Amino acid sequence: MGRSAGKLRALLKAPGVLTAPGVADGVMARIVAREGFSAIYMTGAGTAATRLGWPDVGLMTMTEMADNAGRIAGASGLPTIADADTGYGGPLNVRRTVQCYESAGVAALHMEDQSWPKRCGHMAGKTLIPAEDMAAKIRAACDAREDPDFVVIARTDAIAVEGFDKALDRAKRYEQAGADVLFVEAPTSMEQLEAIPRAVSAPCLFNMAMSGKTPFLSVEEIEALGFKLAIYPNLMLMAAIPAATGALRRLKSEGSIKGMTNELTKFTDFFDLMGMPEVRELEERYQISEDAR
Ligand code: PYR
Repeated sequence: MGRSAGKLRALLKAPGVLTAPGVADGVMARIVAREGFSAIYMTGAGTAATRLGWPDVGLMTMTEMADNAGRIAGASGLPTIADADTGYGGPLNVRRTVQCYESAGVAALHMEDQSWPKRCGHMAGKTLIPAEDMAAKIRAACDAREDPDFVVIARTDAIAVEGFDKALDRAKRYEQAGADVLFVEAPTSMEQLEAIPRAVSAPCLFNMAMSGKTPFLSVEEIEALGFKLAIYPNLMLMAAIPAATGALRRLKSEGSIKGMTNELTKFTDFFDLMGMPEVRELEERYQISEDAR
């Protein structure tokens, strides 16, 4: 996990678009690492859903989010980009948020210009704080990082509230305030998607939301538009829900799980995924006597 922010910076400088699948727990984090992705994203919407069973409407606290982000960084071993909602208050709260995320082992956070309680970027009913207040929060975030490589991502939710031109103005202002990466949330057309990376010099983040306001694009298309980082916040969660629902329905209708065992992950494969080979190696290396147990 050490130097993960430096690794993320290097990945963002490499050619191509960096694809970061979104997760909210250690199981999904292990799958992303096993499947060979170089970076991972902690989704706030997925974290609220899996931790609380509630939607992304500002119910998670800063320490709950930082804790979850740190667990994902630890389980995956990958540079972790984490949702930090609005930064959880004014500039002083933002300072503490950056310190907590950084010490949890996170490589980057994104912070948005919504007022609190926030809402998922693809939901109706968002409201914004003034752009100058958000710029002060970005400056506070940049000053608070201990590792200069820690990546501060500024997100604007202005498209749905003030319109696209104002959203671009805000993105430019946040770049001037020191943001390393810009995230213009919920663009609704190809015209908007083409304009975003052209409007700023800093790298831009593309959010491939499931059933949101943004058109579905391939990784090649995202790269061709000039985005540098693509997140897929809830792809895995949305794939897991129908699979889990189907298994439960079969249990109910068939009265047994026997008929589906071939489709389920085997117990040994599950523990291998969770790092059992490493556990065995460590137990071998640090053997202790029966008396010490
Ligand atoms: C989320 O996944 O919660 C985002 O904000 C993108």
